[in-house]
Parts: sequence; structure tokens; C-alpha cells
Amino acid sequence: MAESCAALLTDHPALWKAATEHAFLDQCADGSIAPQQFNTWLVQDYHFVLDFTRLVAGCLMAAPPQDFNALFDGLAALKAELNWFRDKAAERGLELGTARQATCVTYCEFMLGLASQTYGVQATALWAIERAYNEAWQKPGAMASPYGEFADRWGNPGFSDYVLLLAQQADAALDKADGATQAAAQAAFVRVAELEQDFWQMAYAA
Ligand code: HMH
Repeated sequence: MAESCAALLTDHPALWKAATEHAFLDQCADGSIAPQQFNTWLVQDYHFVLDFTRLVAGCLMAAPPQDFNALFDGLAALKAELNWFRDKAAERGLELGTARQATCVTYCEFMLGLASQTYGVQATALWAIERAYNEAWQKPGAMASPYGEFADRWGNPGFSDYVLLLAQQADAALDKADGATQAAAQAAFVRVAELEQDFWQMAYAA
């Protein structure tokens, strides 16, 4: 049977739970996160989103025309998101030129490496990365000020719809794909889950 986004989630419950639940998020929800830790995440995630944007551009290079509109919408949202990160960093007096931590570098290299994979693998990774944040930022429930704005960026219903569309596109690609692409898509999903878990932890390693 062909791999699908729903099957990837049900086949790896513990891994996905670890990717989408973390003390960092719980501490944002109850307001107890140390500002330094939140700021560490913010700066590193800005660097992450720069290379994530390149991943989406790579998907556009490989995608069938019927998938273009979702990717255009994704890129437009990333334009707004990168400007929003710059605003948040300025409000907090943060230096975005700060070096990337090793975990961020590893995640960025993984994302750039996806460009040499087939579209089914790229589409699966794109979905998994967006799904991770969509789920993670919603799980703790309403967040203490000022973190509600951050939770809403990835937890809002429009973003959830976008994630569902990305799953449909990945499923359509995987449905037609050979066994090698399906195996590589599963491996990419597992790697995303591992890297997401590491990324939350990185906030505590400044
Ligand atoms: C680490 N994963 C990470 N950062 C993000 N901004 C997203 C996923 C969603 O774009």
C-alpha cells in the first residue's frame, strides 16, 4: 500500500508526540519560560525559516502545475513571516546575525538536501514540517501574553487548512510513486520528527 501522511502519523506515535510536545511550549503557555530561552528559539527559528523558504522554492522546482498555487501561498506567507520575525526581534532588541546552533545547522542542511530528492519526498517533508508546528503550538491551549501571538501564527485555522492541503498534495505524489520514493518519504518524516524534538530542546542550550 502507498505511504500517506495519515499513515506516517499513526505509524510513529511516540516519535510524533516527542516532536510536538515539549516543556518549552508548556512554559510558553503558563508564562514561565525564561525570556532568554524564548529569545534563543526566536533567533534560531528565524534562521530555520530562511532555509525552509528555500525548501519551498525547491518544491516549486519539482512540483506538478496543479500544486503551484499552494506553494505560491506558502511562499507569500513566508514573506510575511520573515518580516514578522524581523519585527519581533527588533521589539525584543535581538541580534538576528547571531550564529546558528548546531541543531539549527543540521536541520537546515537536511532541508537543503531534500532538493535532490523526488517530489514525493519533498512534499512529505514540507507537510511534516508545517504539521509539526501547527500541532505543537496548539497542544498546550491558550498561551500567556505575549506568547499567544506566536501560538496563533502556526495554530490558526487558516494554517491548519494549509497543512491539510499540503497533506493532500504529498499523498497524491506518494500514491503514484515507486517504493524507493515511499521509503525515502518515510525516512524524511522520521528525520523531521527527530529534528523538531531537538529544535525545541535547543532553546535551553544557549
Ligand atoms: C523548527 N519547524 C521549525 N520551525 C518552524 N518555523 C516550522 C517548523 C514551521 O514553519
